[in-house]
Amino acid sequence: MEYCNEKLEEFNRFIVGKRIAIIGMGVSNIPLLDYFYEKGAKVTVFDNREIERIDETAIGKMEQYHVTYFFGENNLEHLKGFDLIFRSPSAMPFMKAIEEEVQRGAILTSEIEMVLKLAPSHTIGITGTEGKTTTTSLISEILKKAGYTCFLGGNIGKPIFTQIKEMKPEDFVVLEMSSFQLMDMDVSPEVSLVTNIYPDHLNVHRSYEEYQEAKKNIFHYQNQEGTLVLNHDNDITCSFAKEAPGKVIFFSSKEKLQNGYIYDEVDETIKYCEDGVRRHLLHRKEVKLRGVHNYENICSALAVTSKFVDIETALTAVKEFNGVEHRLEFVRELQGVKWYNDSIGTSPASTIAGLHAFEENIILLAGGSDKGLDYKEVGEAIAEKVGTLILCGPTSEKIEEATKNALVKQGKAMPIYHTNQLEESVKLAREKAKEGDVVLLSPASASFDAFKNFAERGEKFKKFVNEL
Ligand code: UMA
Repeated sequence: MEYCNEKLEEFNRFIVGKRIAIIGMGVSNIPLLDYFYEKGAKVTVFDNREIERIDETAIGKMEQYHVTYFFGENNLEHLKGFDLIFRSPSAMPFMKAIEEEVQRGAILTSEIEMVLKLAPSHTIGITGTEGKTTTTSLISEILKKAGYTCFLGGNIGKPIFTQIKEMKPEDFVVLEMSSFQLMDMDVSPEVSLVTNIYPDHLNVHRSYEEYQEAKKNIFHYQNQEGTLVLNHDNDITCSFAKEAPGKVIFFSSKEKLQNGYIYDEVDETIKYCEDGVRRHLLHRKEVKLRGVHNYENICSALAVTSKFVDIETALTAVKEFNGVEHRLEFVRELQGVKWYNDSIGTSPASTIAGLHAFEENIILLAGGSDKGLDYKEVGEAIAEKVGTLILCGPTSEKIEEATKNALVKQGKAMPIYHTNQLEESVKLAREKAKEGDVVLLSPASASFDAFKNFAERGEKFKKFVNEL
């Protein structure tokens, strides 16, 4: 018999003729326009940007569906008399107009909250300051390897509300969740992970405490059946354990836990610990991801999926995982040389992090359009970690100068080359690389000098590398 999602059916009946406010016409909310039009709800759109800056497709739909809209600075003056409000992640629930409308009787929710409330499937939520996207993607790959159908969504950039109708009880919903999305939620996923917490987004949150409290909603509404995976090395996430309603699983790269998943830096392996007995799972050389932060991500993904996937299948998925596209993404190995795409390295800070992920001799491809940033520190990291530097694009001179200054300080020398195009850089890297080397594209610069965005630059790089 066809599966019927009763909760979704009930919601669909509830919204017929209801007055729905959509605050923010961005990635999360654009798909709601079709959905609510089809279901016969009366939609009003609000956005603090002027109409010229709103997505053209969204404007087209609003006109086609005769949606009322209010744009610009004072848009929320018209937020009155609604049954249901869908807010965008960055539209803060504590804004006066929203608070007043909720007090009057409107229900405040969001695309991602309704996914958690209406999906009939297993739900997994991932939050934290760093490592969310990689871990979310890895968890989804592990589940897929075990044969499950997986709906990947949330802060990773994929709204999935309109896919709820395809979800079945045996499927999985895997959501990357930001503090903005979590802050007023009153529902938690079945299995939750907090990777770590450091100060972030303090320009939007009213305090660091508010940011931490928001993150806690990822487990606050779990019941005893829920599972919470926490980073034991981070004081804040570690302290969440005492508030968890269900089971807690820790991971660590610093301590040999009695129970949980650890990365042991001594023998460079990932291990599972049960009552002090440690079982070797993986050596770091068996995985394509690099850097201790990524071994922590693997530990947490194994912990999250342990309830549903046997360990051998999970380890196979981990070994095959190439990372998130354009983020220290493994491209291929050619005659003993490993090629990595870190096109997302659009700033000196991200390139520094990328360089620290490798111990091999690095041939670095860098340079791109100039965002007016300071290259001193990346110059120092290049001088320390890189064997050969190949530069291309407007920031080449600045990177070269910073690197040369650092080389003088460190008493070292390094060959530095300049090319006119990425393809030329790739060919030159092939010539210079020796067995055991790593060739890394991590430009420390934006891509707009020669590409539409960092994704296009990464695609082109992979194409040139695969053509070698
Ligand atoms: N808007 C208002 N009023 C407000 C705030 C915003 O009208 O008070 C409008 C904006 O002008 C914009 C629209 O709302 O036109 C959408 O804004 P939005 O960015 O809040 O929402 P989305 O476009 O749906 O994108 C959001 C996330 N954005 C933010 O959290 C800022 C995306 O994460 C996410 O991928 C997407 O939902 C799908 O879930 C981005 C991000 O930077 C990539 N996230 C932060 C991070 O990862 O650090 C949290």
